[in-house]
Amino acid sequence: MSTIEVKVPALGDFKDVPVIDVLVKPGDAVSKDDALVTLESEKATMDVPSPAAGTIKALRVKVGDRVSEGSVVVTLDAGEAGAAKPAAAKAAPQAPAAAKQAPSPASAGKRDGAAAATAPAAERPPKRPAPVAAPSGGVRLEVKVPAIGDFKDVPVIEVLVKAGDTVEQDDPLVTLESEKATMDVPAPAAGTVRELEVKAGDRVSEGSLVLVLETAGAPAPVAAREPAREEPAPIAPAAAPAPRAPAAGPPAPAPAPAGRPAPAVEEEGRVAVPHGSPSVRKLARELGVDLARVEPSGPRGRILHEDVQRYVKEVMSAAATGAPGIGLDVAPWPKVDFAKYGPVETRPLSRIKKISRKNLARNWVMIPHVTQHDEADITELEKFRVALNAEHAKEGVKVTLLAFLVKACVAALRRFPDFNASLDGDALVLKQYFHIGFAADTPGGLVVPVVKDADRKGVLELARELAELAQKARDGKLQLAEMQGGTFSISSLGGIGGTAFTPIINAPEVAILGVSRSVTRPVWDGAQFAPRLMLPLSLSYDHRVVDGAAAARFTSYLAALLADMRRAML
Ligand code: CAO
Repeated sequence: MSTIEVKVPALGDFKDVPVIDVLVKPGDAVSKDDALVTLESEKATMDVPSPAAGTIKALRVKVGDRVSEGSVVVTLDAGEAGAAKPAAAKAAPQAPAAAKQAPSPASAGKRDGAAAATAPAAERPPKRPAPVAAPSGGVRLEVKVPAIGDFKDVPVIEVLVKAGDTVEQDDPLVTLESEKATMDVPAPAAGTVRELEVKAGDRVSEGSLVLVLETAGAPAPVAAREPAREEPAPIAPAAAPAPRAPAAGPPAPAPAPAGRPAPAVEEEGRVAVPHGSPSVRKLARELGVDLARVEPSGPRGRILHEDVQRYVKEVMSAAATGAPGIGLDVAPWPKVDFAKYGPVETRPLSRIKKISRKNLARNWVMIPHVTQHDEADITELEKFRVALNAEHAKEGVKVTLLAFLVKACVAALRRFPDFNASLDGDALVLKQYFHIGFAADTPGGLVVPVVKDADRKGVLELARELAELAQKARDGKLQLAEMQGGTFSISSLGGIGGTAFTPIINAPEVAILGVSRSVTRPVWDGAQFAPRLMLPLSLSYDHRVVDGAAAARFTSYLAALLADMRRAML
């Protein structure tokens, strides 16, 4: 057994390439050619492969480190005596494809453009496509595969544009994938795609014609295009405006990408593609995972190995708990270049929205929702509430309708325990405590604080606690524990307006009460029309747990309680 220092092989002129994924840990057994770490340059991702079979002794880099040719990434105890030497000797020839091509496709488009200022200084100048006058008056650019090192016959795995598409400078046009690297050929200038010269499955080499682009004029000189860009060089193509096609199809014997399914065409003829290193794509192919369904956690939307593993775990655990599969056979999300139709502004989602969107989407697709609408006559309750507030004005407590709603819901939940439950596989877990969540509208987005043990609290105490929690929510000061443990939720939009809506159930709860604005209207009392204050109720329930008849009984009972809160004491 001998110890090998596994080094970054020849990366062309590239220096300081970031490590975006470390795929092994000390003690791991690896085979020859297993990917050890993933590096990512401007337009290419590459794995550093193991030069021999063995056991990882130590990691010498971590995610975020920058490496260059010769940097040691891991030390490896080679498994078989004698294996190390030839394997190590082979390490350089095994250099990832992208490493060798690094100076070219990775930055071919950038060199002419603003990013040239931040691209590695030692890069060779690009071969700029020769402009030719187009009949329409524009300039025809023949976009060719830039220098890709010694590599020849690299398969085109994705064609990201079609004739007639408009592209921005640096938009990825086609993706090439060698054994160990994926690389994009970027647009050298903004323009319109006129003729596509390759299709998925074709093999290309340096100088192969990819497409003909018609630009409005000759590519502008660097300074004219973006004179003062200061941010660090983008290292991943994920931020590229052109959406890309799913690359991970079913297992395909490499190299035979021609056999892969064509990417699904979306609205506008555009396609969406997840970004992942070749080893991530290989893992996804082996596991049959559609990368388009995997939520990326890597830099700039890059899918990492752990993302694929997490996705598989989620699918497996959903299957184990009897929950419906989350691998819905849905079309990819439509990608539209909105700016084509008018001015736009892009605003990042708030932190709360980033978290809640996933939960809301899961709850909406995984729970068969039905919403039961009803109304409660709260004429007397409102009189009582106003009187109560007058009595307690000095104490600084404002009793809102919400406190009564919590009280009434607890009484209804006692009467209909299935609504205070959670589904667990084939069983229903009935909770004997009453923790009521309420949706609170905050500047950062929707949060759901929970009033614990609401059954043990009076209306005044509930009112005080609701106000405190709502204030904390608006100030962004809620603790996690204050949003956990809910058994049933209320979403009250009554202070804002509306007549009815469909609240989304807050899983793993099985029901949520939506409340809209109360209105005074004439109600027939059997002898005459009388003005009554009517409160709209919208109860969404999980139809796997609750039948429609039970939901109707629940809301009728709730309405009766709100009409006469004395019943809540019974
Ligand atoms: N009908 C008519 N008026 C109502 C009402 C109803 N159903 N509910 C409340 N009101 C009135 C209140 O009486 C109060 O009036 P006054 O100022 O004259 O006293 C006013 O509307 C404002 O009430 P409020 O919002 O301060 O208090 P609340 O207890 O009703 O609600 C809270 C508290 C936190 C629920 C609320 O502020 C809020 O954030 N609501 C939005 C919830 C939400 O976003 N739900 C959607 C989730 S799904 O996307």
